[in-house]
Amino acid sequence: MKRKVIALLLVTAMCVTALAGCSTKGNDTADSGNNTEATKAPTAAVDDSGKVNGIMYKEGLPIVDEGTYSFSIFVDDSSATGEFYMLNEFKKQTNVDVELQIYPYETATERLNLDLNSGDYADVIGGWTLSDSLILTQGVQQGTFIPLEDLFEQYCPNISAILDLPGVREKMTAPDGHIYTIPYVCDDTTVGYSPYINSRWLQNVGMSMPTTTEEFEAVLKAFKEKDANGNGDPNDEIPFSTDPNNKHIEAMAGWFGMPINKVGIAIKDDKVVYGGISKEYRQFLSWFNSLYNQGLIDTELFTQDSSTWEGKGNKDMYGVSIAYGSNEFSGLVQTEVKGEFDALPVLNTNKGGIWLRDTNGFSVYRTQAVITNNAEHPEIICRWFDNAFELENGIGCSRGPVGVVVFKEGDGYRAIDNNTLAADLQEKVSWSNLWPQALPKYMPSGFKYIEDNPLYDEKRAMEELYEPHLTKEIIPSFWVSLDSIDKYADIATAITDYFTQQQAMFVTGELDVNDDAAWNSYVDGLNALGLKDYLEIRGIDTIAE
Ligand SMILES: [Ca+2]
Repeated sequence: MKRKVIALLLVTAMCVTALAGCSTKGNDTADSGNNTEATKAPTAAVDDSGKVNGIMYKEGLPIVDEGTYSFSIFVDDSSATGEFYMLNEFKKQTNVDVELQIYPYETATERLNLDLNSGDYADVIGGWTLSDSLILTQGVQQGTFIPLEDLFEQYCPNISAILDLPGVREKMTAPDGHIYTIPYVCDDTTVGYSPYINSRWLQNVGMSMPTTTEEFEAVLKAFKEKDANGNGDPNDEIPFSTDPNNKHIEAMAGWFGMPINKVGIAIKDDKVVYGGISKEYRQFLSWFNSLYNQGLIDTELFTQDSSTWEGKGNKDMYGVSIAYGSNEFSGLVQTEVKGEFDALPVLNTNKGGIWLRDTNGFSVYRTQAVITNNAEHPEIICRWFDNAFELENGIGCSRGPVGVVVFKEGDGYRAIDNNTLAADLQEKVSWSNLWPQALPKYMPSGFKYIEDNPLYDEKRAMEELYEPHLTKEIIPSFWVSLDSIDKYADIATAITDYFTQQQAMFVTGELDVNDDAAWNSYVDGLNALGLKDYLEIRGIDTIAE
């Protein structure tokens, strides 16, 4: 699941792991502590100055002497300033200089491909642009990304402890037996993207929360026909939109009984199936196309970028949008009390409406940061990340720096209300300015933690509302076998692109979803691109009809 999480979702962003028996190193950030793993790890060569390879201190801080080492990180991030509080802290702790190469998510993938093709790529590549396919092609096959497991074992007690959590090492290990990425392990939301509806608009048009697709359609019509936002202009309402980078409109096929992900994979009767040519998906497309024809859907759904989406949302023009959180498009500041948006319930639950469960509440992200063969001294980079995973540094990246926003209290920590800080400091320690949030970070469980003013947790409310109507199973992550890598990389991209492109054409009416010839031609197209091989490689043996 590729997500772009944004700044205001502080509570869910905490990402606290809840695994029993998960322990980390001590609370003292100034010292990486005694490496209990060291006895069984290969001994690294330490010279007379106490350094490994003449440059790196094997343990403790700093990691190197001032001015002796720097590395670059490519990452997608929409930071306005490019300044990150914790990166400055880590410079002070480690003496390691970091050069950030930041690109917005929209352009990062293209830029990364250019960089990789030219050979002029960063020492570390991180963020949501990496994928399993890239790990396999650039790591396993080409050696552009380097294996890290030996470095972890020798120098990284915190990362090693994370890898030893139940199931983590096996998920992180590529089919050739190597680990190519820095782990990003965290508590996660059960549902990433879902529709949020403006309850003030509902009230303004005198309607209650819809529970079926018929009622939902009636609400969207009222949003369009009336002055739902109450600004005196009855024509500036856009009833329905979605996050341009994470549209997830096919998820709504779940309301018709086929909970589907963005490449057409679905869970049906607790089993992983292909749902991209199912009658339920077609029924959804037909319904959604009729909404589109009635002018109930954002006409820029398939063309706008996120700033346009946010701009319209900020102007109170959206009644409903699919998003990770409503603040992303509403621009409304999160407070202790519920805002005007509510999670739209799962619709049609009286007749099989169901929503796809994305996670079981815990995720192992294995494509968030690789080290490339351009990096000199990758051992220093590994130790730098390991230091970032120290408890207080993890708190700093996730919630705010200890001693500024979070304070040690007894045997735990207390986070104060950011609003009590001076305005310029508030900005500096706001979530998006703490750390490039697409990069791995780590917060263990098992320590006491209190928020002075906990913000209203919209995601938690959504999860509780959705839980009875979620699929029991999730679509599992998988590795392609070594001999299928090339074939899979080609087919997967073609099929995903085709699925997405045809979906847009059916929604906008460029192709008539109700016409059997058009539908059959779509199905033929998928088959011609190798749908059967694609599913076979993924171990999926059922195509839902
Ligand atoms: Ca209006």
